[in-house]
Amino acid sequence: MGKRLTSEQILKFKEDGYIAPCRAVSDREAGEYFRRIEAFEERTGLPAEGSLKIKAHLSSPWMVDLACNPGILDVVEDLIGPNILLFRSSLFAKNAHDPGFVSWHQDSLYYGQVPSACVTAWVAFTDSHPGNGCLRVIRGSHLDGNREHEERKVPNNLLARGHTVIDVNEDDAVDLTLRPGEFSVHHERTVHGSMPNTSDGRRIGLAFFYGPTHVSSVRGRRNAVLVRGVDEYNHWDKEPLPRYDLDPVTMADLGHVFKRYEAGEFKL
Ligand SMILES: O=C(O)CCC(=O)C(=O)O
Repeated sequence: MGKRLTSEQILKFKEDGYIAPCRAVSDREAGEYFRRIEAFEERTGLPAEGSLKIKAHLSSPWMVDLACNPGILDVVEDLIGPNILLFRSSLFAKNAHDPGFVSWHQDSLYYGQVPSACVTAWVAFTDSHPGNGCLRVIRGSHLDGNREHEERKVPNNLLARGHTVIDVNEDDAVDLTLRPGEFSVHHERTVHGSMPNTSDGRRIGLAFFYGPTHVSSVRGRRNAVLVRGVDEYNHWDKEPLPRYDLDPVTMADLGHVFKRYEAGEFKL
């Protein structure tokens, strides 16, 4: 038995490579996060989709607070242990009738980290269901190791470089339907993606990428945030965090990491 999950749920995560739904915040709080994303768009004149792709939490302290939410971290702790780092966070926003989709991929492709022990928590700010292009996973695919990805730059792929796992058996695809404030967790090697939004409303979720402190970078020292426990390994530098919304110092960092990502460097 874990802090939040039963032994059966933990075992099922090991077999299936995902768990959903879990509750992070109330429906009302999720609605408040949704409004903050819209406020970000109004203040910056930028669409949230694309602008907050690699380290969204560098834009606002409330995102760092959400990354430290006990409801999320208890579940993550049950899966990866008590000492937890946050490496990245990505906002995925699809407008009403948005053709944007996410090709099948593994998060591990981007990490440059060993061992393969990280998980992604995807927190819904709106309803997320097959009609608006919810997250989909391939059950059990995390057990197949690192898969080959092709760079397919096709229109409307929300992954900037269009990475796509070839030969996915879609018979094993599972739609992760979530209510606002709920989240799913998937293993870094779980193949996942999402379809376009065919509904009349927006679909927004924020993904947090967590790992245990013993994970190290194979691309030199990089930044991370210790969100729970102690870091006895010191493999990561302490990430400078925003002092307030749109802090120019951390917004500049956010711009730099995104440019490096687009240019093909995965040094986050
Ligand atoms: O939100 C989506 O549609 C895709 C999310 C995703 O790829 C991720 O969380 O890693």
